Amino acid sequence: MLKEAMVKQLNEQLNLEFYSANLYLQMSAWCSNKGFEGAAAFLTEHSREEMGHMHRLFKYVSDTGALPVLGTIEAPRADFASLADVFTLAYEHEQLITKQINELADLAMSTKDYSTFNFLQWYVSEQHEEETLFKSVLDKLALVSNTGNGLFFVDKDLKNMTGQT
Ligand code: OFO
Repeated sequence: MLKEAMVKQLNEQLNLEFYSANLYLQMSAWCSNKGFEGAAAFLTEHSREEMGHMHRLFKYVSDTGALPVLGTIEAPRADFASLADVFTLAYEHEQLITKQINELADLAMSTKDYSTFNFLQWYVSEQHEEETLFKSVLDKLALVSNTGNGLFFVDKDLKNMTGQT
């Protein structure tokens, strides 16, 4: 049986994962609109992964006898200055998620909720992977510094990365 404070925080995280899914889907729409089809495919796939993160939390909350509660999901930003802007925002967003997951793990540990602490370990390693992934894209974008040819190759590279994560 989960404690009330834990259910509340897990539900907040669940809703945040929904927001992440919407954010990446919206980013993919911007990319596609600007002709970055590789980036669009990469972000669409990532949006699906975020829905997976949401469902994993939903199931855990439900399996433990508590009620998953879906709240209002804030609209994500729809306009971006550049491809680098998109990935900078995505990287910052992942850093925020890592912070939230760490706070959840802190709460689980301090309240001796070892089941939830164990459940959260999957998210801890997932966050490490996601931060590394988005940082690697940002590094490539920094190398080509917004030049047409360079962006074309980064976009192609993103297409190749899709389906591998
Ligand atoms: Fe991108 O890891 Fe969930 O939110």
